[in-house]
Amino acid sequence: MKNEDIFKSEAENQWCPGCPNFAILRAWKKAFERLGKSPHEVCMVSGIGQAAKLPHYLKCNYFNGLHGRAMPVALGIHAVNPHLTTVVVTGDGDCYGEGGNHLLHAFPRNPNITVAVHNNEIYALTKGQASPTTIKGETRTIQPKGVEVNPINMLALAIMNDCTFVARGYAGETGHLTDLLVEAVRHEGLSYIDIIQPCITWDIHPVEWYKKRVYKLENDYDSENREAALDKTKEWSESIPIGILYRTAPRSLFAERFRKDVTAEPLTEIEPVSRKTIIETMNKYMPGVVFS
Ligand SMILES: Cc1ncc(C[n+]2csc(CCOP(=O)(O)OP(=O)(O)O)c2C)c(N)n1
Ligand code: SF4
Ligand SMILES: [Mg+2]
Repeated sequence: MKNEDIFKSEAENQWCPGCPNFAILRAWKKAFERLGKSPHEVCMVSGIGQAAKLPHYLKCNYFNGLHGRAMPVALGIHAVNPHLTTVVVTGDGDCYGEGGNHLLHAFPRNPNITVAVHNNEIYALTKGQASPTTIKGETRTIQPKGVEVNPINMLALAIMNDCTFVARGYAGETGHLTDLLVEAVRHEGLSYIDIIQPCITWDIHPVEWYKKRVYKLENDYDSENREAALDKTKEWSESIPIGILYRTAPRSLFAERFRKDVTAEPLTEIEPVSRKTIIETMNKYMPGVVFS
């Protein structure tokens, strides 16, 4: 059996026929095949939205949590078992809106997880409201006069906050996206990919709009150049670069710092603490109260 098939889930798919989310799902299966991963080695974490349904359609460990709260759950899973390949799959509304604070604070902490954000510039599941990535002036179902503010530039915020792997992919370039996902999972530290995922039902921009603008970063593009990377994050309305915008040397990891006095192994595999040790600790830290 091909590794791609090992990840096949029996769940009934709820996406619209033809949604580019299917292409992202295929890219993940191919990426895991290339990485030689088995379902038990992977844990996907998501919130709520069309994008956040993706882990249902992969046979692996997954946690489907509250809207916007995938990041803290993923950090917890990763802290307990850093040997799992932990991946957050989320949408622009889920991760940049409701859960934006969690993503922002994860950048400096640098957990060794991958965050893939399906960016369709809309809250698709809840019927087409504007999201934090909607272009200023564009209309949505409850913004009939157009959005009044500029979209958030999360890629720039990631670079500014020392994220060591920042990329943009496009669902219409599945091979290229698979390469990015493989690189992201291999990267040590937080790897963050914004994936352009046109929504074909709410008719935001037709797929042609993206096709005209998306281009791959050239081979001689220097992804270690922070200033150049910041400039690339500003390109959107006329041209949209895809590829690894910024990648720099790995740095101190969340789980290593967090667990340096405990163990490198999954916490579920260490011996439970004895009653005697608990009582000694309580007596040490609560002088005046005697535990026995
Ligand atoms: C606390 C909370 N607030 C709001 C909602 C309603 N809600 C569900 S999904 C969603 C937006 C999802 O947008 P996005 O992450 O971009 O996913 P998409 O459907 O576009 O893939 C909202 C507002 C909710 N489920 N829970
Ligand atoms: S509403 Fe849009 S994003 Fe959601 S499944 Fe349909 S095409 Fe995809
Ligand atoms: Mg969305």
